[in-house]
Amino acid sequence: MAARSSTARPGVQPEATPYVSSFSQILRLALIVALVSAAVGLLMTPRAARAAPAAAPARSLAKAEAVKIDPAAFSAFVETLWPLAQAAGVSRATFDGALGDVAPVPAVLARTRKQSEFTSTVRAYVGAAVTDKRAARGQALARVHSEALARAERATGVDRHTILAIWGTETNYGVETGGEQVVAALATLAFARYRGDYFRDELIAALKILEDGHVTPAAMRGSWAGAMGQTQFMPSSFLRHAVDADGDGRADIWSSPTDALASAASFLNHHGWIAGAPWGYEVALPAGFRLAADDQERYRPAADWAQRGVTRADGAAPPEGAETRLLLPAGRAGPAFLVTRNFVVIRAYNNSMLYALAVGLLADRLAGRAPLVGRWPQERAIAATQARELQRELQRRGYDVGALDGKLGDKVRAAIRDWQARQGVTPDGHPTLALLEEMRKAP
Ligand SMILES: [Ca+2]
Repeated sequence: MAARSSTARPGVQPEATPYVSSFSQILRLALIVALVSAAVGLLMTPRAARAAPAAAPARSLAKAEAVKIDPAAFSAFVETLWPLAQAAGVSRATFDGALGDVAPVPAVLARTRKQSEFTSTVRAYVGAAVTDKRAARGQALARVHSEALARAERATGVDRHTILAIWGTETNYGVETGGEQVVAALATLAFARYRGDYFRDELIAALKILEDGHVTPAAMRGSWAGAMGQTQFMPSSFLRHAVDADGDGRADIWSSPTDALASAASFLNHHGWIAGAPWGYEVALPAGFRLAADDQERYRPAADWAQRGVTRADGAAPPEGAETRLLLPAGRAGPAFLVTRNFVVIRAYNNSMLYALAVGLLADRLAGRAPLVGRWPQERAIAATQARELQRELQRRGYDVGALDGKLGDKVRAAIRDWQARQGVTPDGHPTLALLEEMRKAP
């Protein structure tokens, strides 16, 4: 989702998994939530799953057998939203038009409890996201939408390949946009207070979009978590970044590719895209390269890397200007990259290193650049239980790894690098089963 966390929609969802914080909340959820797993499997697209906010902890939600929501309680909750909507400039007619007949969607709540069993390896993630087919389709669409892309480039400084790569990665170029009624989905999540007030506020933003006439309630479709249209913008991101590029008076990210492309570019521009700089590029590290613990955190001028013997993998001269840091997505054994701050801008769209890497690599393919020189290592996927154990091992050693949610994000990688450096091994920060084994044995 634009504004969502890795978990995130563009700029949207926070990275940390929100925990149900109080016993009464747990009780409430347990009451309103019971299971519909079969239905869920049918209703949820893979895309929606990927767009999902971090799943709620299973422990809080018991193994109920069917999701049930009391219609009267739901209606009463919806009415409590009116003062907030009114304060946001929403008319009563728009409010009633959107929410008058809205029914809760139990499957949406069931989604919040689905957690993947394994963390994805880089090889698997990139392999699924950056395919020959997707590259070919993107190149064909680049020709179809060349004028719209040229305008978006001029308006924002974001290159067409990155814009297309976001579109392709988010929704397979507008094909997989999610079929949920956004208002109903958001109202359901808000009612359950999933992530506190986050979804309530997104619902109010959705009402504002309806008030402004960009789309009808029926056409306002998206993922189960409210990521909308071809750009998968959360409503709050829409209000900040959506653009009417085809001049019909509506920013229509649902059915106008021209608006969607301009809106994605606008999002990246607003988050600090450096015009003319790449997201990054593959590099070759010289034999005997001594990896420092901060090499993947500190941006350095190209000259510093050159001095340490780092060269572009394709032999070309490194781009001038933008400072870069090292990125080792699969550790020292896999391909190495130097990335600019544009890599972080892509993560504003979806706060996942793998997501940003996939967008960058797809953009390269769309630009006709050579495939990677390095090979991703064959690795076993880490189970969620093992990932949580790794987090606990790090926490036990005094590291702040955030919530023990089985997500191996930036904090975990930084902690691993520090621990590796203290052990005198190459600090690449890459979580592996071998590393977990080491940590179990070490004091
Ligand atoms: Ca338009």
